[in-house]
Amino acid sequence: MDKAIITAAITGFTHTPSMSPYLPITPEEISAEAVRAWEAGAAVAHIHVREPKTGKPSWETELFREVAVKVKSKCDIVLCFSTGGGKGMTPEQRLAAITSLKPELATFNFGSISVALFPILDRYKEFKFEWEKPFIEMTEDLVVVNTFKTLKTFAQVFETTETKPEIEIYDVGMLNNLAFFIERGIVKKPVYMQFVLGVPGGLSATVENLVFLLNTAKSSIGDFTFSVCAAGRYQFPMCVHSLLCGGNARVGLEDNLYLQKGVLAKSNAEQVEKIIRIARELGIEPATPSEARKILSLKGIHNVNF
Ligand code: KMH
Ligand code: ZN
Repeated sequence: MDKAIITAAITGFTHTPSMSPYLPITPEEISAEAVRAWEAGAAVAHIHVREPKTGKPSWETELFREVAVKVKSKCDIVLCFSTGGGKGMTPEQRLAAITSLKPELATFNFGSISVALFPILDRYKEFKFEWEKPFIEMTEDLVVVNTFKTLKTFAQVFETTETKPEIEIYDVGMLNNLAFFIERGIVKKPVYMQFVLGVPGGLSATVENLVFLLNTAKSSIGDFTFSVCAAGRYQFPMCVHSLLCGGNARVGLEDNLYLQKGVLAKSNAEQVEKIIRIARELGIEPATPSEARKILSLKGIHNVNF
């Protein structure tokens, strides 16, 4: 493949403000980071939002709207909203921003997953905000629940809003879930999958596991477009493996706070520039947002509700 969609996952919900002074918090910071990532060559910005004053992860539709309006006023990057949700949120609460803002793209986590961040506490002892430590400790008992009923609810909302699902695959069982929903016509092909590797609770970030996922997907789903993201130090190696396998790549401070060992990334743009430098060495150009829209069959920037 000579074009790759580069996604920047701007801020996420797993890292907390004390882990990096460069982690975007307010709608202003998140949208500015998305525009900088676009300037650096990203075609998609994956958006989470946070409470502006404390940086605590939020799922407030109005914060998503504020970010989306600001970014759209500056550039044509594709926005991919998160629907991951926080502990105890209902599917409807997790889908609220999709239902209301009808983005072109949004995440669709295709199975229940433990998001066990608490081991990171071994490395961080001091925190600026009261909520940070308990939030990370809580993840020892956090499962993001996606039952088959939840998956059906999500699929129905995505169809209604004409939002393309970016299907998040953390483990091979989720590919079986997806094949089940495709067979029943509840999820339509062609599908776009994000293979999420190296997250405690999911498959570890190895090339063997990537090939395992690709081979399983080829036999159980057939044709598909895929991207890869990986946590921490595995981010760049796994993105490169993805490019070499004909896939796309997701970087960003959601998945990794560093640009290289021991050096904090000062922005998402720095990571975007790095993966594009490597891609170009491999003869791969970054897709533009409009090329990404064609590759992913998105509904277009004017068919959203923001
Ligand atoms: N946080 C990543 C490991 C979502 O936002 O819905 C996966 C993700 C899913 O980005
Ligand atoms: Zn996310």
